[in-house]
Amino acid sequence: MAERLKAEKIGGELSGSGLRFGIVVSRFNSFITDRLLAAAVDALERAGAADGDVDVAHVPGAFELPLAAKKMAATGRYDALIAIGCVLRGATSHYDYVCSETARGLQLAQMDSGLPIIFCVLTCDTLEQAIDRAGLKSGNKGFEAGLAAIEMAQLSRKLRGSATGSSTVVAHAKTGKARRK
Ligand code: INI
Repeated sequence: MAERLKAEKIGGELSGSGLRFGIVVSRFNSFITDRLLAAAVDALERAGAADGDVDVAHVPGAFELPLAAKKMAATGRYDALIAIGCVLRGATSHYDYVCSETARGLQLAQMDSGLPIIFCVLTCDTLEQAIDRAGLKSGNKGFEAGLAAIEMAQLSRKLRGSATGSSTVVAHAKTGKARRK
């Protein structure tokens, strides 16, 4: 009988210590996005992200998230980004354009930059659905996004190191702590 193959499991730990995060958040429907933002920051803090290692940029609406995320990624300062928005269906087809271009733009920015960009954009038919996902019945998608950002940042570091075998250790500008680049 053939021996069973032992696959190596590569995963991202849920530790935010030593990592830098950028958040870009939309002001449109800020009643919802403020709550998503607070929960995302809470998740990062609880997982050990340090004060000063989380930057928050604000944009007018979800449609502006991709460009801001792309520019944040280009700074090279972050291990992962979180894009936060809330699009609510209205009477016209505007909703469909905003949703699809926001999702497409964020995925493009993520694939072009190679930096994880977590999609925390609620796309809801009603305000009630959004409220449920921003701290009520369905939890808080901002908190989930914070955890996803940490996991993807950790996984990316591991894959970067293992794929190229050429990761270098650099000192963090503020803390002097060693980190892999
Ligand atoms: N932006 C949102 O983030 N959510 C919405 O629900 C929304 N609606 O419904 O119009 C919205 N529109 C604005 C859009 O994102 C841009 O900011 C605007 O078109 C300027 O480019």
